[in-house]
Amino acid sequence: MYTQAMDTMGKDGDAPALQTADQQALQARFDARIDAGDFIEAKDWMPDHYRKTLLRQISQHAHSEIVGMLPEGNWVTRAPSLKRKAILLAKIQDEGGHGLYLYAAAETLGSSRDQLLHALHTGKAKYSSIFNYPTLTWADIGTIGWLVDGAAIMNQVPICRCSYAPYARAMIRICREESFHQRQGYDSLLVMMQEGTPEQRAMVQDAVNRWWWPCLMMFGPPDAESTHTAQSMRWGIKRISNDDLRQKFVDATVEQAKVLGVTLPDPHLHWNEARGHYDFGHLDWDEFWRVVGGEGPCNRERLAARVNAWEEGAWVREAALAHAAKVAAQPLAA
Ligand code: FAQ
Repeated sequence: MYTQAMDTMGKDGDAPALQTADQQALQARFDARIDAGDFIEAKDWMPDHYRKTLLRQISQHAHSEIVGMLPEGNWVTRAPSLKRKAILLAKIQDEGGHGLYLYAAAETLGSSRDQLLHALHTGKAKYSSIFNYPTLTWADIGTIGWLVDGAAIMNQVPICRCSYAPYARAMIRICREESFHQRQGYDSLLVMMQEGTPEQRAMVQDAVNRWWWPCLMMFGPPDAESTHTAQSMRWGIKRISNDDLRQKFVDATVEQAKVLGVTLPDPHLHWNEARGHYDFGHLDWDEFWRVVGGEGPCNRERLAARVNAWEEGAWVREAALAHAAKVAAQPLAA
């Protein structure tokens, strides 16, 4: 239900078989379009591997947006003022909207939303590691805006030029909204750091200490260990590699931390004149893979919340279907 999927699959779910000569011609035309920097639309021929790679990345991205609503939703009833509550509610609603644009983009590749959500609920599909960490204090909410949304923007702006047009189009709007999210988080922390009590400043520092390293892991494994980067960059799905994006994020964030008055929890962080970048310490990749593998602090809680929302929302889906059937059965007005 609610699907915008097009009938692009063969009967058994695989791409329809093609004659070798036809396939070669289609492949050559596709490669030439990618090389020329053209956008690929949903109805255009594309290699099966390109389709699957996009479906994997876009659906994981969509799942991240809706799972990402949960750590922040935890603080709606405890926001310190009406203004902060209204901002937080708007942000969480935006994340839900991002999920919807992205599910719609993924559906154009031939999977229904039900299939995509089934993969999430059964643990077959991934979502971003970052959302498996808890939000312990109000300062975590500002820190998510500043660092998590900041990392998300760094990663997502290049996707506005992704070779698959429906994904690129969705990302343009998402990035505009993420930019507001990042600023509201930074503003919330700035108020606590500049006008707050010593306890509030300590709370901000503690939140930054806990979120810094997981945020650097959001960009994915080092390039040398990244399964998909090389091929995805050849196809113009990814424009900048995991390590290069991570470096860009560190370089931008160090300056913001100085203005904020917080210390980033890395004794190895220092400006390297020769490289023209900040050097930084080693990430704990064992922790990353543990979290990705389901053993993070909140993995079970997050998945259970999504499954519960799906089950409790069954009556809404049934009512919407019944209403749609009723409307379809009505004679057209003269
Ligand atoms: N978490 O070969 P690569 C947000 C997996 S949205 C979990 O490098 P790829 C907004 C990867 O899937 C945040 N798994 O993979 C918001 C692969 O496994 P697979 C999400 C990860 O795809 C803010 C394996 O490791 N953003 O924050 C992670 O080329 C605040 C090997 O990795 C996007 O999804 C990870 N962090 O590069 C919402 C952006 N990293 O599938 C609420 C779009 C890697 O083979 C509140 N996605 N893996 O089983 C991308 O740019 C890419 O997919 C990467 C990973 C860069 C995430």
